[in-house]
Amino acid sequence: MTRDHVYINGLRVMVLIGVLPHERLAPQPIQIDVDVEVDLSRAGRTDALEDTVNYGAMCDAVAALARASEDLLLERLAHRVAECVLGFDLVQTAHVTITKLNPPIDEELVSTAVRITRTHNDFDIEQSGSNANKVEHTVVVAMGSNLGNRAQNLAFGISQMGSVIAQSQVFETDPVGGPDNQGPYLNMVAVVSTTLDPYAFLRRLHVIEADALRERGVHWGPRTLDLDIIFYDEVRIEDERLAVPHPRWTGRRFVLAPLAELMPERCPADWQQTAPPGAVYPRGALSQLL
Ligand code: A4P
Ligand code: MG
Repeated sequence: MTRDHVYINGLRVMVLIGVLPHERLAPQPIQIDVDVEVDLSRAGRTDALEDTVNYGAMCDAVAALARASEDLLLERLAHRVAECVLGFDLVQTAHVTITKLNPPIDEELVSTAVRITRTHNDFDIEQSGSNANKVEHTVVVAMGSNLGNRAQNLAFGISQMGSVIAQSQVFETDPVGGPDNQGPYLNMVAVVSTTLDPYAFLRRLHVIEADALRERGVHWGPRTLDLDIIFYDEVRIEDERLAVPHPRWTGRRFVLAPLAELMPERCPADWQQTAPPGAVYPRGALSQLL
């Protein structure tokens, strides 16, 4: 329990939300208010940004998540916003209020809203920064970008994931699946050491994707940054939130080629023959692309 708070007040976004037929046709204005409980005593002493929550980045992440959402209920969006902000380091508790500014109600009223409070326990995750569990886990992350400045997007992802202990070359690859008119990807694989549990780490990846202005629209459509967990130690998970190992990794040349550089022992011995075709060109170290 901390006495300190960081706020995002009155963030206004146009969002597709609501259960009524006309609400499914066009986005409507909502207001998002976030109040996160964070221990700010260290930042008060050090004057260092890394000792607090970057509310600019948090605001961008929340706005991007909301704009991309198609939830029916304010409750669902509030839940996902809470999950997103709890992915930021140091955040202990999130209070989220979502307000419909033009609610579809035949009475004179200003607005309707829901307010929720969530902690890490609500998402079954350890509290980052706590002493509860400091075991380091090894996570293999497949990274892809085919929108915007692709190399810069990958470099951004690398810089945000925490302790990156190995990274592959960057490969230029033909898009697999999705719409016809999308451009080639840059793909790579990174090995990250983390104390976060798999769900918390996934949440961290979602925050990074949102910060890279990833918008979720067309399935397998173009994206500024896609971060997929391929392996988390030797853990196996298959539920509605997370599948690890990633269910499609063995059929993806754009994952296998960079993975084979770092962990050849984890790739099927004959993957070069058996993986589906698709052009994959080594592009050298990421730093050379920037
Ligand atoms: N999710 C479940 N398991 C995982 C996991 N292991 N890692 C959930 C990450 N996320 C996982 O993901 C959809 C949902 O899966 C999320 O809610 C997440 O919580 P997403 O990132 O929103 O969407 P996606 O990446 O389009 O979905 P998916 O099914 O993971 O796509 P793929 O299979 O990763 O394919 N072609 C080339 N050349 N290079 C590419 O990088 N990527 C794709 C995406 C298609 N074609 C490509 C590339
Ligand atoms: Mg993905």
